[in-house]
Amino acid sequence: MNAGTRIAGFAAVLAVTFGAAVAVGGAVDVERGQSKDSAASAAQAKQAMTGMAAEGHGGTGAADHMPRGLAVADGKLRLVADDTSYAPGQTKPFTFRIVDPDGTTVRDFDVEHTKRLHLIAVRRDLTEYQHVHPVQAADGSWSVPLRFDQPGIYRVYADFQAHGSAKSTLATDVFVAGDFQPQILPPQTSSVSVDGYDVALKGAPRAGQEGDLKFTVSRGGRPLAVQPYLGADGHLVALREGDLAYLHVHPHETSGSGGPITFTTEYPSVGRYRLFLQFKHDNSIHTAALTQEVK
Ligand SMILES: [Cu+2]
Repeated sequence: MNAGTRIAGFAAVLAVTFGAAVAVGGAVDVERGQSKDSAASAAQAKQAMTGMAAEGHGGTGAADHMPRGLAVADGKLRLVADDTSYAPGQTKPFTFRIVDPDGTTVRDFDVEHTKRLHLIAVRRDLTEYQHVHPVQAADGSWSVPLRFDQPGIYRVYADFQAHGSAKSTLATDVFVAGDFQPQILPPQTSSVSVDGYDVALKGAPRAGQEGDLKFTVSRGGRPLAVQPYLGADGHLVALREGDLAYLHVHPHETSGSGGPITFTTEYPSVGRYRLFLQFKHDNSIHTAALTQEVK
């Protein structure tokens, strides 16, 4: 199978997935429109939508617990990217806007983790993680140079809070032409080595329950005090295997003491998740990735 056929096949899968999401969304609207058995209908609808791109749908607040990053629009806001095709190794600006339902560019964003917008890119096999901070132009558009070294389809997430709105993570796919060699997701582990550091994870929150993830960074067997990064000890993104749902993870305040880098999260479902921890030491940012299986 050549790359073109593969991408066409993948696009067909995406189209089917999107169609299913629209179908469920439509059913939910119909059910919410009915007055009788509304509680039962809502419960059924919520069950039907579990794990689907439903955040912000209907603006009921229950949507706040739905996974993010599955959709390019959340009912209020939409991510519009200029150009989503790259050649491997090519560096060019990734330019996009966040627009409201009228198509007007949203300009006013709140600061979160010291930045007004965070952009995360990862290939769909959960490799090739990147985390950058686009710059906003006077017209409200955002831009950042991106380079994808390996062919494949990437998920690119914009994580932000438009002023006066709820937090959003909207995402689009980016296509990098070439011979895609997918990687198998590594098995669950509680420690990983990166750039000469050993990173150990403690904590295994169960699905649907809030819990802590504690990372210890050491070198040569000795735990290290990391430098602050984005206003905390580190930055953590957790992505679900299969659909790349994006988990919001709250960092604890900077300890500065060499204690564990701690985050609180709640996994939305059982399954495997890829955790991408970024920490700063010796004035460099390091990214440790490991798989956690959630029961
Ligand atoms: Cu960021």
